[in-house]
Amino acid sequence: MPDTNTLTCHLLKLNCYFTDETKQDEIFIKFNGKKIWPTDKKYVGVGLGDVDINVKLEGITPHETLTLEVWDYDLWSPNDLLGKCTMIIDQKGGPFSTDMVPIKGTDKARYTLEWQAV
Ligand SMILES: [Ca+2]
Repeated sequence: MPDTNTLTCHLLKLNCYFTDETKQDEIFIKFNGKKIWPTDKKYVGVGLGDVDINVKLEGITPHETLTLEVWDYDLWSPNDLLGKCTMIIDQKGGPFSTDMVPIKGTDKARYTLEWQAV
């Protein structure tokens, strides 16, 4: 019998090691083209350190590759895609840390996503 159970990817925290802008970025996260965090506002101001995310992505098929996009909100210009976090979820476990792979041209920012599979 193949294992047809799906997994949940619980996004725990976003760690910032270097901001793209001075002092802080206005961060939001997209998954499959949809904004998944924050859910109650346009962005969260993120400086050095970590912020709680606490978002659960349910119905993940084991071995599926998830790609999350980290965006910086800009009021007067188009929002910047800072980079992508790609993780493959094959079984329950964690927490794990996935470094954001910066997008060429905006490669100043350094972010890491903490998550676990449940
Ligand atoms: Ca900004």
